[in-house]
Amino acid sequence: MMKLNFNYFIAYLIFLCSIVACDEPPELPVGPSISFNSIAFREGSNNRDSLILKIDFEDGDGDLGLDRNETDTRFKEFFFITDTGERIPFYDDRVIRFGAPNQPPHDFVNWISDVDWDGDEVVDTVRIEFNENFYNIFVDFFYRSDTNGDGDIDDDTDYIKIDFNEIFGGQGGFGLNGRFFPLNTSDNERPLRGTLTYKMVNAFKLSPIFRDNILKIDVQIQDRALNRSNIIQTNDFNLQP
Ligand SMILES: [Ca+2]
Ligand SMILES: [Ca+2]
Ligand SMILES: [Ca+2]
Ligand SMILES: [Ca+2]
Repeated sequence: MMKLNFNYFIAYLIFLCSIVACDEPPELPVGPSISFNSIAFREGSNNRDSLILKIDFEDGDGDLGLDRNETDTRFKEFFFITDTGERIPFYDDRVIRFGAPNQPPHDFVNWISDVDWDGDEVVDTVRIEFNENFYNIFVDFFYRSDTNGDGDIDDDTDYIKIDFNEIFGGQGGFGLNGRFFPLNTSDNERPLRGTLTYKMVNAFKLSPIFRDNILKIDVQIQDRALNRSNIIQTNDFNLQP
């Protein structure tokens, strides 16, 4: 119940390949920049289908990636909300409890339940807020549809963003944003350039729904200084093997 996000519905893994540390003097900007490489849907056995996104990246100081055991509180999955509206990384007795006035209804986005935060051996429901910086790769899915009503789907605007929360039952917290691990294996800052492979396993959950659609993804990454890259778009693709 500690987990806020429900990515297990569409579990993902991220793999990494071909990182190149640049030998030339660093002339790249310190913020990351990315470009589209490829996107492919693969039908697997045991319903383990996957969607494999590759993007090329570069970053002038190489501060890309979040560790599995990240201790920096900037990258915590969520913050607690206090009675004065402050966002704090660790629980204390100022944190709003369920039942307080003027709070959102109970859901998995604004509240965390079934954990004994104050140590009295009774589980608590307390107010939280998801931290978007928990992720460092952000993806939005779109499907092609005749949004301007001219009878075809050949226009730049003929895409509709897919709302995973609606598809998966109206609760918030679904999505395919993810995190990749630190890419710079040296102790020193250095420019990095390479290809990131983001493998979304069990994307089969989407294929029954969108099997007949043309899809596209918007992608953005973020470095440890919270610099966001440009947003890129994939080619159109479908979920047919
Ligand atoms: Ca950087
Ligand atoms: Ca308690
Ligand atoms: Ca159209
Ligand atoms: Ca048209």
